[in-house]
Amino acid sequence: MSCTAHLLTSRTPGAVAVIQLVGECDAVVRALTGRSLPRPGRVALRDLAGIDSAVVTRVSDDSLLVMPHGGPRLITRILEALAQHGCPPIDEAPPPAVLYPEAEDEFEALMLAALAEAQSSAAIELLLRQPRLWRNWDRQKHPLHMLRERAVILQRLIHPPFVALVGPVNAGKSTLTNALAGRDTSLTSPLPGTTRDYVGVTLDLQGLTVNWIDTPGIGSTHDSLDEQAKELLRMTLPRADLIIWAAPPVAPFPPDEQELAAAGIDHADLLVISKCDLADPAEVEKICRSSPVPCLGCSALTGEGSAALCHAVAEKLVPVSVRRADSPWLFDERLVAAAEGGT
Ligand SMILES: Nc1nc2c(ncn2[C@@H]2O[C@H](COP(=O)(O)OP(=O)(O)OP(=O)(O)O)[C@@H](O)[C@H]2O)c(=O)[nH]1
Ligand SMILES: [Mg+2]
Repeated sequence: MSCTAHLLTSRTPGAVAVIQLVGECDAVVRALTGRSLPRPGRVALRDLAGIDSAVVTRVSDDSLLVMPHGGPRLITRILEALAQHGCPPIDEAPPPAVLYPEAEDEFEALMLAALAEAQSSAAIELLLRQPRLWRNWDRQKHPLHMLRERAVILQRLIHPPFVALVGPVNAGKSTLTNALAGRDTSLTSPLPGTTRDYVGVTLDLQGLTVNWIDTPGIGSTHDSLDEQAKELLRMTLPRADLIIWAAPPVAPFPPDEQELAAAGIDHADLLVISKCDLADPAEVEKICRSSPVPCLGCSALTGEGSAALCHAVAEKLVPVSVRRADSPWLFDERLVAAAEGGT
């Protein structure tokens, strides 16, 4: 059996990547590291051809885990080096039972595969409970169609959803994005029309990882850049799982249809009254009371409302009630076949 490499973790930046080598890989690893392999069950630190240091462990006779740092460029170089030594990367992962020989059964193997891919820390505890829930799946109580509906939402814990922050120019969208990210990812300025391209940043909102997109503001300037910005918005917004409209207290609230249409959207899921430090809290409250969708005041300068915003976004995307439900999570269609095979 030849040796193949499978990247178990995602290609987005992470602390550690996990590459599984399946097959007869001893010679490949020896050539790459210049050292012998650790004994089964042992863990060793090995230099990977000068590219990186990695933790290497043998999980069975024909399965090894190589765990380098998780930078996308490093991963590409390591996969290239493995290919040069006769161990090509395979996109389609081998069956979970081969990938995870230590798993007790198919449910646990599928869970481990999902765990390696999951990008939200909130997924961890939930996934760990799944093998037990699937072994005891009561089809009457939790019919498959219900599990499918719930899975659409919970899948956002594995693949981060897109959140678009939209609103008039100068609303403070980029400042808010930077405040939530805890670093400067977006250019900000008192000049309207500062953001001319959409800026994406990965945010952890109370355990839910999202791809947050700070968009160019709507309005005032009518130059060609504004047209380009609008075109970018038109391309970006259909991908959004959640649209937040942010505008300062002086702006008309809630935004009317025309304003939303100018931004290329037909609705907003959440309203943010930005720069709420500039307004009387009673005024902010009054504006929000008239909102048809969840609404809150936020100040990127004082931090007021940030935690509430994170909570509101997480709740809209993956409600706590859905996370806490006692039904099994259909995170992989193969779970159904495994459950049927086991009965
Ligand atoms: N008082 C106050 N000022 C803010 C706040 N947030 C942003 N600002 C200021 O508002 C101005 C515009 O901020 P930006 O974050 O660039 O606004 P934007 O919505 O990204 O603007 P465009 O990219 O032009 O659409 C800057 O001068 C910020 O310092 C806030 O919470 N309170
Ligand atoms: Mg901006």
